[in-house]
Amino acid sequence: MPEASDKTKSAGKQPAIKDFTICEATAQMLEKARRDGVETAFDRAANMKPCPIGADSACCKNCSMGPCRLNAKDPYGKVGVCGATIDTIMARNFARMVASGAAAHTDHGMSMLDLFREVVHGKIKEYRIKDTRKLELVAREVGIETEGRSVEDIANDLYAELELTYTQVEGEIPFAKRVPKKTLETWRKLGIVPRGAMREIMELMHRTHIGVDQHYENITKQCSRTALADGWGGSMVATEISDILFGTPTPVAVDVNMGVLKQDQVNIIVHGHEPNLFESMLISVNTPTLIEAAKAAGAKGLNLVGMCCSGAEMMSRHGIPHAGNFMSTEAVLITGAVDAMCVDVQCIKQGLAKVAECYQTPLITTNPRCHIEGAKHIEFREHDPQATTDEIVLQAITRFKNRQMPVEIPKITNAGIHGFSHEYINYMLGGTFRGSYTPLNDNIVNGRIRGVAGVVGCTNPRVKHDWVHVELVKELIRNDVLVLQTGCSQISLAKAGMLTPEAAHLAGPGLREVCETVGMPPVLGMGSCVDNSRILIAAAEMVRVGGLGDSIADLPLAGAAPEWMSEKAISIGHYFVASGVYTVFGVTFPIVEGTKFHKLLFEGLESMGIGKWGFEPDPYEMARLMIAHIDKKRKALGIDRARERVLVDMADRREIAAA
Ligand code: NFS
Repeated sequence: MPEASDKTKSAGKQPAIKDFTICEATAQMLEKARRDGVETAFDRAANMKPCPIGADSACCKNCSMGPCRLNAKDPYGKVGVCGATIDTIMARNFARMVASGAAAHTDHGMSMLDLFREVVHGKIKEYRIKDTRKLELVAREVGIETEGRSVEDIANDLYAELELTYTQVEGEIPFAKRVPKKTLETWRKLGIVPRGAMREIMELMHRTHIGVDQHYENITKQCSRTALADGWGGSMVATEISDILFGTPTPVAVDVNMGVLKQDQVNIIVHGHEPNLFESMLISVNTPTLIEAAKAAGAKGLNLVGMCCSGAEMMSRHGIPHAGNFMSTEAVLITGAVDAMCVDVQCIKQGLAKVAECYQTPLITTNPRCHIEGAKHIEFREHDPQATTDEIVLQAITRFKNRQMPVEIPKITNAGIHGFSHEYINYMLGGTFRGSYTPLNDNIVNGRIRGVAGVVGCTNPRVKHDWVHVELVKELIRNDVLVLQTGCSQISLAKAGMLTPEAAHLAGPGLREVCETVGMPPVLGMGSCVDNSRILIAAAEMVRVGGLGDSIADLPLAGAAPEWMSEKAISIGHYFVASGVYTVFGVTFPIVEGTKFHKLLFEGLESMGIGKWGFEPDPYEMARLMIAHIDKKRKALGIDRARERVLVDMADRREIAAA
């Protein structure tokens, strides 16, 4: 076993593991890591102080006259060598985070679209269009005629139309047609309706070059346009095409946490973001010859497990067990039970390579965009997907056969219900024939449900892992706020047992009543981070159904990413803000308070008719801010004093539907 790093050794008194995480399984593995002398991101975070100037985004390294460091305590006391002010510097840094995050989601969406094209053209035979109903629905929404036409023709047209999401030089992206009319009008007035994502990201990068856009308001405008090209563009295409190809999720019971690993089976983890690798792996682990090979090696079978976002997608679509979120990816290797971890793109810590080496687990990169020094690369080729995944399974079997070190799997699993697509919420509330968001809106109007919150995003070792997510969500549901979730946040709450109908007893009386009537959890898991687009579609649907205003900005709705860390999270946050949602981030915020740019993001944007940013690391205070915003919107809608009033009872609706 390699030596512990110098940093760990020289750290002296180590911080208590109970301060790192509330996830019992992760904590057990961190204890084991200490015994084994293995370092993780938790240790590195504890030992590495963040650069204070960078944390405030008060430095610029966009040219070689710098890097220029400004003083956050006296933000207007100094400018960069070129004369750039603190507002220009922070806005440019922020813009580059949006550009990078949006690029990640849109590139992922484009990979899905590439796959779709090849499937439609018959060049890839391993996958096929699974959800033709959704294909027709999406096609109609972007203006494609479906009546009497073949699936192939519709799919061809849909491909051509959705390609515009990326390539269109002029004009509005296709899914702008889904945006509520008044929201879209506001965007048009502000000049932020996106063209193709490639154009928006390119222009944003251009504008942040030295000596181009040097007005924070104008930079922010392009930030909004680019972020919207992600939310209503690249991310939405990723979600919709994945549903069409692999199936639209419906609720499914799934086990989450490290106890899903099996001592006597070949454990294969897929960690990353694009579902195609995982879908192919699902075929491979069900291939009789490979199952036989596993048995011949002494295993009871092949155990496929997900992590992070592709894990969240596969959990929602196929009920594949999930081992944990971003801050558990090193910890899971410490079990010694992982026989292969294969990864594609995004949120793959480079530190995994070292930990995998310590436990003799093959770490396998598969995507040409993501190689890691020290990891093995087996390229995933879409035209022959199983060649890669079969090969990975064989390597995992070999590792199982040669397992040399003791395996220690935390015996913890948490059952929960996942897979609440916006389509399913529609059905759940209204039934097959009366599928509608009307009951949701009715219950918001009558006050049983106070409002809706999207709680999403990463986990981050700068705060106690999972704790901020869990406390925030508990506080929200206690106050009758229905919570929608995606990504790593959803896994935090699943591990806390909150994605079960039984968790309704922790909700306030109004929300509890609705949950108990419908039989749903107070916390609805909608999938991966690109599936935040489902929250946008649900919000648009709430506006369309009526009774809660004319634009997304009118809804009693708030968003949060309490433990965010990635640039993707910033892009998501900004597309929610630009769509009209008050969005609060925890941990830290890369902007100096009291500056003009800060004022614009935290106040000014709202006065333009869209949403605004908020920042608050404390979960209880964060909940208070979100609830205050929801109440403000209720007041503006004139429903703040709404009394209990039974319209059509939820049970009645379900009976009508079932009849
Ligand atoms: Ni989202 Fe998914 Fe997790 Fe954060 Fe990373 S896995 S795309 S970025 S860490 S939620």
